[in-house]
Amino acid sequence: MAEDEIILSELDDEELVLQMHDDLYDGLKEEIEEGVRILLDRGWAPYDVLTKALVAGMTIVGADFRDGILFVPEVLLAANAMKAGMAILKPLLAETGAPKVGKMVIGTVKGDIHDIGKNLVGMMMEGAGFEVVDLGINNPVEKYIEALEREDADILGMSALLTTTMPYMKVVIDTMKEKGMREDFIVLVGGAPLNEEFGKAIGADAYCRDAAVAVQTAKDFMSRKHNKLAAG
Ligand code: B1M
Repeated sequence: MAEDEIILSELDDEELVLQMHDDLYDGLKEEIEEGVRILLDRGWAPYDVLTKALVAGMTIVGADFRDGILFVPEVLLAANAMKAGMAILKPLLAETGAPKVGKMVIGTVKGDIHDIGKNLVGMMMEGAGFEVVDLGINNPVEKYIEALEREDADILGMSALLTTTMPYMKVVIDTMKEKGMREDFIVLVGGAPLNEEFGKAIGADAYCRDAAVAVQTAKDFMSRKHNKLAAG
């Protein structure tokens, strides 16, 4: 063992989280997996591990990617490390045993291959008792429409991370209108470049800033839908 090798289990919580930000930055998958397990063993809530160690680390990666300090291959490694950490957390976040409260079809729009945020939303929705059908990335409008009909879903979730792909959400919503099916579904949209105004402008029911907001918004809309049905 090299003399300066860091033993993750010997770090206190704060040092470990900072080290995990560094390890995520360096795309060190195994170290991220180990860090996640250590924090869970120390009694951390899965959601805290997710937000404080992984999402916060990815924010630093994002800033350096924007500033031209990191490039696509490095960011891909970071994303893979993040996904490995998320895979450990997924069953724990979904472990609430809550009765199914609704069904969501979710996917990243055509032209866009970013899927970490979408996966996170899916995981959190499952954790809150929703059934989630994940269409993956780069989805053309036909794929959304076909899945909504096939799955008899309540909610459509769309994700876009690029300013060049976010307008595609409107293509999907407009097609739903043309087919007379827009009112049958709750449409929620999200992704870093979006905002509330954009969500309204394209005719979505709501823009969701993050995964926690997506869950709360979905729950609110589902309870309104149930109340409406009960009222006849
Ligand atoms: Co890309 N990329 N990327 N990238 N990438 C961004 C988005 C960028 C902001 C980086 C930057 O310049 N700072 C920039 C976009 C600029 C713009 O459009 N204004 C960018 C670019 C330019 C590109 C390429 C064009 C680079 C290139 O090739 N030259 C290229 C495009 C490829 C394509 O899609 N066609 C590209 C490629 C990649 C990688 C493949 C290397 C990798 C993706 C790997 C993967 O996803 N499997 C990648 C990554 C990792 C990023 C950053 C660094 C991180 C994104 C992320 O995962 N964040 C990103 C910088 C950034 O966002 N700060 C960047 C963590 C995630 C948890 O957050 O996705 O925002 P986020 O999701 C949040 C919320 O937004 C919300 O909830 C989530 C959880 O809280 N949310 C939803 C998201 N979707 C939702 C759906 C909902 C509800 C809420 O439905 C109901």
